[in-house]
Amino acid sequence: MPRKILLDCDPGHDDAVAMLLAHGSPDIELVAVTTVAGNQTIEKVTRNALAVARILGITGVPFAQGAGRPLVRQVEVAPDIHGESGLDGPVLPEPELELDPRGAVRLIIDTVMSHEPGEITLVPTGALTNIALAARLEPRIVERVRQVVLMGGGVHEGNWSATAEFNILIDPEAAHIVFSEHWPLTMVGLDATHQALATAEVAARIAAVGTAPARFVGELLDFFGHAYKDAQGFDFPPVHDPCAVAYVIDPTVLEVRKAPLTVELTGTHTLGMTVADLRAPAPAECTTSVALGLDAVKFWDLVVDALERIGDPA
Ligand SMILES: [Ca+2]
Repeated sequence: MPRKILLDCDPGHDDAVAMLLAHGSPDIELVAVTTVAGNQTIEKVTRNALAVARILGITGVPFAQGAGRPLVRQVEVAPDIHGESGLDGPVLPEPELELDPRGAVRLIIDTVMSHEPGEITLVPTGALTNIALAARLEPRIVERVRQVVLMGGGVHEGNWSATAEFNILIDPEAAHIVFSEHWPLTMVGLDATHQALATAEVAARIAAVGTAPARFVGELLDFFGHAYKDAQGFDFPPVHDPCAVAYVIDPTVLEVRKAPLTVELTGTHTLGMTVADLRAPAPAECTTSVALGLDAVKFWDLVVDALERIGDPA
């Protein structure tokens, strides 16, 4: 049986690849997509999500718009990495799908509560604002969710500050709520995702698929690569978000360790840092795990396989 996931995202180049992996993998059933402000404003990332759905041929899946700003702080977007549109590079088609009028937070709650306990996996690949709001509004989702597999944070690395990763840093209070709930949670952070590099060899494999979605991904990665080179000095761009989806498909893609996790909310130089206690085996009651490494070969095999299965949507 394919794993049912709800993708909460802010497309975003790597979010688009996460969407394609979730849609194309035979081991995943994408049951809903929700958006959150982050890489760009909520209007832009929502429009991008709908445009990506059209390119990939995603139909029959509800899409809903979520929080336009973090719980406490002002919106902080990332045009240096994702451009003015949030998805610069390819020409985007006009969206075809209508947004679900319930909005993201209600859609998250309804999706979890209308499925059996342990059926829905939440995969957040943006700020955790919507997930935190949903957990507060309907606390019963916490015991019903199979697990939360989120892209964010890092143990030994930061990217938006010396110690913090973007998704966590832009809404650390929301991250604190999500990390503190007693659901099984796996943090797929920079220690793993900085190994998911779209190298020249990866780009060639994607180009060889030869479909319209493959050309779209190629154009995305081309822009993303230049942005990462200019902004952060990477030779090849790290494609963070699909690493979380890949872990749901095949847990052996990541090297994961159980560890207590907390989010720094008061540090002068460490706001938004994710603190993993790796000193000893985690206590029995610990429900959080952290990814410390990635099998990049396995990871890109999954992405290319998904792209091949999607083919050329009509
Ligand atoms: Ca993202």
